[in-house]
Amino acid sequence: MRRFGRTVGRVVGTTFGTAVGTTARAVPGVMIGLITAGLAVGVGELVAVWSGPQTAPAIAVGSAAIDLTPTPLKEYAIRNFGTDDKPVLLTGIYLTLAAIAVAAGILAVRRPMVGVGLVAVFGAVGAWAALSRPTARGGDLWPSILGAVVAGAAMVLLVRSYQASQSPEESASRLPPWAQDRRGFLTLAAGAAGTAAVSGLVGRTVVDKRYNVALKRSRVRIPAPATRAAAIPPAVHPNVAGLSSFITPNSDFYRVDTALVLPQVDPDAWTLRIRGMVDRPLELSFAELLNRPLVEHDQTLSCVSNEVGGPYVGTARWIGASLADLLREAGVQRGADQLVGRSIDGMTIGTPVESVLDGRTGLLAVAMNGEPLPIAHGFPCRMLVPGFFGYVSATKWLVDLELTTFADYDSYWVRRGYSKIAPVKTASRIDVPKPFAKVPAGSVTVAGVAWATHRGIDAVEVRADGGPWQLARLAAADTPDTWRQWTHELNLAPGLHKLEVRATDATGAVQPEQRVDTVPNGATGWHSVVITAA
Ligand SMILES: Nc1nc2c(c(=O)[nH]1)N[C@H]1C(S)=C(S)[C@@H](COP(=O)(O)O)O[C@H]1N2
Ligand SMILES: [Mo]
Repeated sequence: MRRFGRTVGRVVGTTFGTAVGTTARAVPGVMIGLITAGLAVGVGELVAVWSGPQTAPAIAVGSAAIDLTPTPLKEYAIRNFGTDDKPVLLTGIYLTLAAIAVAAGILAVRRPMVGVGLVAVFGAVGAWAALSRPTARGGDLWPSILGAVVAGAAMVLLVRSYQASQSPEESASRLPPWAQDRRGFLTLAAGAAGTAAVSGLVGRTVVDKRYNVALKRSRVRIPAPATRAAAIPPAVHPNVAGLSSFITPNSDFYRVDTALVLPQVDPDAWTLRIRGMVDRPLELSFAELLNRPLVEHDQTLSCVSNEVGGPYVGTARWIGASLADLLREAGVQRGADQLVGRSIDGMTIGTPVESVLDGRTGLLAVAMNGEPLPIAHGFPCRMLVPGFFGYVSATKWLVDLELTTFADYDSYWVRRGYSKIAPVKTASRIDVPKPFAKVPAGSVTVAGVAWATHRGIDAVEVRADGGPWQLARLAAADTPDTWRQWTHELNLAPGLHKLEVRATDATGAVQPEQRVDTVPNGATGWHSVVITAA
């Protein structure tokens, strides 16, 4: 027993000693790795001042990662991180970079060229990612390349200085004497870390100044619309605490897009082309767009990735130019059945031409709830076509409209497994009470929203614990293009209860019970919440 104890003690002691020794020896390598990675990123951000924020190494790699992400993983990210999916992705990229940097640094202390090789690989990956963007220009590779060159040079310098400081006697280094001891190494390391921080900071600050269009947006004046929307009747919104507001404030409006950095589109330089299968290709400036007769229209927008009961739906009062009028001016040719909107960052979104021209109010929208489009929602111009999910109707940062066919062209999400045409499915959501709420037994107010955009909602029913469906009270309707709110009083005995809701659209179709996934054209199923009455 005692022998065993001593052996264990010795083993643990040696292991621990070795671990401490190894860790201590790793410190310079870890430092060198992290500092050079910081330099690559920092210098990259500085160079991005010339080539644009989307070309900074981490952003370019992240954007390529978004495009390469398999659809199930992307649905998972939207489900679990929502609008925070981008910070989560960037954090992941920085952590991965840091882990590889640490390994590269530790390797570099023994074999500097292996470390430099890894830095070069990273530069190449960043450059490839930047050039892989659909809107890339040749110069976009410079942030990653120059970042890697500076980082590689710094790595060699730091490793040499460290090696010289370890064995001064055999130092054949060409470094100046001051850089050949411990203090010299630490000075160089601090200098490199400082350079990384300053270049990154300066880069970000200047990029933000140079590319941010917030100031230009604040100076945009949207002319009064020629066609006003009817006033929204106050009775669209039952006064129930916790029920969504009828108009979703811009600050609360969901955001779903692939843009890792928000596109900054200068309205003074913006143009919209209409081309492809048209008799008269057109090009429009922002001033010309604002000069067209503007239409005010209320519309509920929703995302195909919204799960039953989910948050990716909102309603706004939009102002824009008629999309149908513009297409008629351009003269759509026979056979053109798909209208493809392209954004400045290369997103493509395809809408059925037939629907755009069937009399519904499709817009080239310039305003949202009384202000120019927020940058996150597509400033200066986005498309909207009521009745379709956003991925097939609502191109933000729109710069190009192409008339083509569904046979000839698959848009971004269609290539990733979603349907070519995806009308909004009839949906309803219980907003009140919240899941797992505790409510007083007796009369309980249930309230929520229902939408079947462009068809409209005719009925909403609620039931408790699988009992008979009961008709809910519908609030006043605004238009068939907006959602409809509803309330219902249920009488609940003390205990656990499951509340369910289903809607009927204006064609008479009842929302199906069957649960289907968001891919390929939107979820179905009844929303339910479980609550306790006491
Ligand atoms: N340029 C661009 N436009 C886009 C997208 C995008 O990723 N990029 N996403 C679409 C999707 S999937 C939806 S649901 C709506 C969301 O619009 P919102 O962010 O203004 O709510 O925008 C659409 N327009
Ligand atoms: Mo979406």
